[in-house]
Amino acid sequence: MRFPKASFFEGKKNLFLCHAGADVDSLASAQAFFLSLKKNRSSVVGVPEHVNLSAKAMAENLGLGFELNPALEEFENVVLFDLNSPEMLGGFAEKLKAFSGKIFIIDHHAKASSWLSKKAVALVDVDAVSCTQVVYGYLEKNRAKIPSLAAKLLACGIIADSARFAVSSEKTFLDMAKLLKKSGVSYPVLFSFFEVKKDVSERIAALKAARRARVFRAFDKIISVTQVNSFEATAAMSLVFLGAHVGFAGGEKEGRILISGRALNSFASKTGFDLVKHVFVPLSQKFPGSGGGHAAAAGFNGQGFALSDALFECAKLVHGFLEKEAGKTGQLKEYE
Ligand SMILES: [Mn+2]
Repeated sequence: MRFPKASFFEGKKNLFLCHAGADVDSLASAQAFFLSLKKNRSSVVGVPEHVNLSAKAMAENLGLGFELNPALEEFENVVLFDLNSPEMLGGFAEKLKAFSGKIFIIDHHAKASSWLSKKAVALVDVDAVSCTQVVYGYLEKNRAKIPSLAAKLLACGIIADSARFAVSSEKTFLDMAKLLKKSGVSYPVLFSFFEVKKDVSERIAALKAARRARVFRAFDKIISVTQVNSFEATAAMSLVFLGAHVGFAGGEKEGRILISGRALNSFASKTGFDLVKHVFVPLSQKFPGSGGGHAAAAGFNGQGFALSDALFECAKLVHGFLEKEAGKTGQLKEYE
């Protein structure tokens, strides 16, 4: 079956479903599709588990409604936005597997093979920077009337997933120019829609983290570690913003220790450095606890050790990685 025309969805009971922990692109795609149908009163936008902070800000600023963990029984069709592998649905995947209606996918990720790809009819464009770009192309082709709120959302998805055009093609700019006009607002206003406002205590935590930071140099890379009482992730990220290639912020609450690590994306992708593999897994062999996450953003949870020792060990493990990478030994120099 080919992906149906937009008229197919008119007046039907459709669930427009995001991925679990929906981000701006996923939520914007589902909402824009919903808003661009003429007869959408029987349709619902759904999110498994939760939405992330940026998507939450966007939903609040633009007054978007969605249903968390919707029941599937009442729907004829489920259309998935911004995902094509069942893992991205979290615990919702099992529910969808049992769904007897039709499943459709609109996405920009490379196709993964699974029961979902066998069951669903997909519209995938891997050259699109965002799922909203795929949705926009589809709506245009189907001559749908795109309301200005939908245009705002489609533009937000492009801005978010292209990292403000760091990853983009000529087509991205062309689509953006058209959407900007349709949206009726200016470019800075668009990204204010999904800006996460930091509260005062988070700002103070980040600044205190900088004041308490220890600064190390290994070869031409900077590693920084710090201790905070809360907002570990924000603190680690702010060390990287300030100039560290890798930053760690640790905090202790009721005996539980959390260490958050962040690496400069370009450093991680260029060298193959991975916070989980090169720091938190070896750290767990010395300090009781375990770590997980991504190459450039990860965390470690543990207890029963001195936080300052573990933070210093994190710096040493990055140093060890850099020595291996350089193929020679070098100093780990601390700047007082
Ligand atoms: Mn996306």
